[in-house]
Amino acid sequence: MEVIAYLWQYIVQSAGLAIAYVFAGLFIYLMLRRLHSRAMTVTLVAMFVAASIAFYVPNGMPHAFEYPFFMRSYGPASGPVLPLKNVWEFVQRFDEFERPDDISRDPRDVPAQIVYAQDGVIEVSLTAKEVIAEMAPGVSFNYWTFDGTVPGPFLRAKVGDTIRLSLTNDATSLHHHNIDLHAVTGPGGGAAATNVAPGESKTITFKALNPGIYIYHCAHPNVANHMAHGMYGLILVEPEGGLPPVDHEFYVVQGEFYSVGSLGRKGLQLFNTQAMLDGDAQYVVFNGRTGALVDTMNAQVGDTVRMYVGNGGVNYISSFHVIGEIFDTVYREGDLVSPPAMSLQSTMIPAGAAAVVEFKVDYPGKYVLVDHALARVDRGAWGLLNVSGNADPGIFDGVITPGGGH
Ligand SMILES: [Cu+2]
Repeated sequence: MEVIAYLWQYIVQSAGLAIAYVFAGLFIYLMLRRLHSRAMTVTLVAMFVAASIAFYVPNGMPHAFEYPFFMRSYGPASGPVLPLKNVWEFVQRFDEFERPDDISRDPRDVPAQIVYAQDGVIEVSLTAKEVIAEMAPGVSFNYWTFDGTVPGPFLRAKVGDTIRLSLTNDATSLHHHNIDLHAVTGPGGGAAATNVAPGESKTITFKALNPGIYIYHCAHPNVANHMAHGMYGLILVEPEGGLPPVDHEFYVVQGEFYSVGSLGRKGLQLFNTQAMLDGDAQYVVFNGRTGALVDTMNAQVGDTVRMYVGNGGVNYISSFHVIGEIFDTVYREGDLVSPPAMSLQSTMIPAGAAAVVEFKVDYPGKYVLVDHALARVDRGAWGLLNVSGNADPGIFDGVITPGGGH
């Protein structure tokens, strides 16, 4: 059963602990039968209790019914723990959660132009939704999302535009959510006015004062916890006059996922708070899951390509690179005001930030998007840009063997 798989790690741990205690107890009993003295009894029992306390006290005693039990943290708001009642509710309402076939957002899902409502304002409605979906074949996660995908929808505006944004928290959610858009000038980037309980909606209006490509994310405490469940996306605020036209625009967001089960462990994965605090992600992926960007990004030789690349974090800086290509222009850290950097191999994308990279594709083949901290590629941080068309031997000539790498 799926719930058992979810709790398996804890069942095994508890069983292990129970076995250890039974055998320790048995050992004491046998010793006492042999030694048969009150002093010995007291000594052995004291040792047993002391060993138990010595094991737990350095972690602090549990201060509430929460998961994990012994977590201490020092942020301004509540730590990355969940009330045990939420864990209980999760198990109880397990069958209510939507189970989308594909958690990833299509990288082509970039609105071609800005859409205004009748009053000239940009209307955006987002729904915070908690779902269960696959990170890899047979490996599922409890994702928290905007609109049921990771990343959430790509939002598009121009500098000076007014945006009316409604955030609804789906009635099936277990947690409160909100939205902090880095494009917003105002309290909490909007988060302070959009805290929504399950079933609730709130609306804010803001003016896009600065051009750029910005991350938006849930900022409900614990923020890192909400983001590490998949609650982020990008909002583009185009500069005056817009960005130059290109043949293809793609939407890619890197993110880390922390599971109790090790990389590739099958079944529903419990969130690993300690791993998140340690910055030890099991999965690092583009667009929410492993293998999300394999066959959706296509171009022809001669096309110009623009990628909006974000990094949801919550711990790593992305060393974004496309193998076999050179970025003609890079809007570093999403700066659409300064002249872009030119002719770069890679660009750094801080956690909770974004960049825009552009290049013309000159030669057919499969171009691999990676975080060039390459161990992350094996955790899922890669995608493909498939370029078809005629090969110009003046640009590249050689016999391409399958499996030939970087
Ligand atoms: Cu949230």
